[in-house]
Amino acid sequence: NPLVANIDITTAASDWLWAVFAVMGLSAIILLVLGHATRPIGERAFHELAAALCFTASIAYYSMASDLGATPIEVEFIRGGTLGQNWVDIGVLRPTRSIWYARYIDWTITTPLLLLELALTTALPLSQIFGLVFFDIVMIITGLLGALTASRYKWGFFVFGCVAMFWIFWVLFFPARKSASHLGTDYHRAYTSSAIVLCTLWTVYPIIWGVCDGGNVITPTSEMVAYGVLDLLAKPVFSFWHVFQLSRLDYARLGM
Ligand code: RET
Repeated sequence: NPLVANIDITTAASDWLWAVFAVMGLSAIILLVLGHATRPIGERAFHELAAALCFTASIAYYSMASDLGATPIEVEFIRGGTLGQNWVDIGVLRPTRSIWYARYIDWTITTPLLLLELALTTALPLSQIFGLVFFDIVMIITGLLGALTASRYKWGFFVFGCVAMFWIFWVLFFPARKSASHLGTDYHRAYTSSAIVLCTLWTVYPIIWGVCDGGNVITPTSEMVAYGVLDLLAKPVFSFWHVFQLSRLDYARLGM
């Protein structure tokens, strides 16, 4: 019953997840080949970071497409709904929802790599790069803890995660952008556009969380579509676009 349990994905959703799996894997290979073809050995870090995060995502999608890496959690969602002809309070029925924790394991690895893709083009001091990675991990792990929490305390975790995300955005827009401007206007321009794209895409994640793992408003199948589109934009599309931005820059100024 969809009112009391949001557990399974449809076969169409599984097909979609296999497609995302394939695109992620293929992107990883293409990024590696592109790095080898266009940059000498000491200048392939950005292609390799991008390939590593696409490869990691392809494993997460292998897991979700196979309907693995999820666990059912009781959700506290007190709302009435129709069951047949009758209006019932599904709050008393303790509805259940699958939480795909595999995606949080993916994000724990891949979001720091995405931030490194950006931060390493700014000559930001190591202490601030460390801070970015630290708060990024705080953001993802609080999201996971919140998703696995049945009670309303989940929203407390969510707030911690959002605070961490806004701290990251602040570092990206102020200290990191200033640092990039010291490398030259070409670096500053490439960095600023990449940072705007990254922050815009990342802002959508907590919104989806709110209607899936948080509020249990949309079905697991819709969740797979929403996160899938977003992951494709935030990982391969962002990475290809970012290495293209960098292709016109002279890495000597980064000391690589
Ligand atoms: C959560 C919930 C807790 C609050 C916040 C979140 C943000 C998650 C983000 C994830 C980004 C993932 C990416 C994946 C790559 O494909 C954990 C959903 C703020 C920003 C970029």
